[in-house]
Amino acid sequence: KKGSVALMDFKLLEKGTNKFSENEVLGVGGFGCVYKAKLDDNLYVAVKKINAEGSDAEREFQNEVNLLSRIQHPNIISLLGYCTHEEARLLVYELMGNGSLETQLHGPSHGAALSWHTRMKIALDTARGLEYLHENCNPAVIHRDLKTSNILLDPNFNAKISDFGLAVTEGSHNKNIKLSGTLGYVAPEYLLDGKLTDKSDVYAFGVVLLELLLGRKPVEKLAPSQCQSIVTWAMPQLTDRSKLPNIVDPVIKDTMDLKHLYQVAAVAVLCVQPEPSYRP
Ligand code: ACK
Repeated sequence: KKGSVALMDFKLLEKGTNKFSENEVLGVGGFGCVYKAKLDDNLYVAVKKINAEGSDAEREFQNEVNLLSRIQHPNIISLLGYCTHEEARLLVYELMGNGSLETQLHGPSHGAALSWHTRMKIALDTARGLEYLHENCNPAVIHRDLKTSNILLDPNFNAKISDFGLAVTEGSHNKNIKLSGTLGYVAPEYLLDGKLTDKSDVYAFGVVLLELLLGRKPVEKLAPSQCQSIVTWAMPQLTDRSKLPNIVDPVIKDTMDLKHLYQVAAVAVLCVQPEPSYRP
């Protein structure tokens, strides 16, 4: 039924994906796999299968179902159904035939399918989706993880914002909730002070715009050696020196680990001060 999110039968999804066959994999994310599934003669969908080990995955699954079931907009991904079966947590979405903006820009085609007109349209679609989340939802929804891999494209390159696992409603967020997001897209005031507002999404949208324009990521993943020099350079600028011993190791071990504010504070200094000409 249009506009409602159905509790779906596991057997149906298992059959539709050929028992979650590797051949049906559309892509892989940090949470697990996304499969193409055939539910009816003519109904193809995308099924996200979350590895529900640990409470984070479970929480993100619940969050996505709760938020997306009350959201409907042409530039927000439609959640058609969900399913819980033993350890498996499944989310069923409309199929977006052109995959993510990230893969279109940085995958094998290197953005070849994306004319300037199409890029403008993708930017506008994303802005409309974001505006809807901020202005038309009550309470407003802050996505917290807007990035090119979470912008999906249909066969006509209409863009839709996806992945609401980390999204929060305005007012419900407090500083005790762990810092979430993706290095390079996280707004400086959130990264450094934990101050989260809808403007944090606007910062991330700025980074997406730059990526559309430049055809590359304004801030790349950092190699451990780069990281070491940044940490050395950034240390004098950190305010809370008592936390310094905690900073160095985790940052070098895994630059993408945003689990704790101080683990990333050093990298953040670079992240929020990229080369001046690329500054969002
Ligand atoms: O860039 P991709 O091909 O597009 O690889 C990623 C991967 O799964 C992990 O997110 C793809 N993906 C996610 N949701 C959908 C969807 N609704 N339709 C089509 N592909 C999807 C995404």
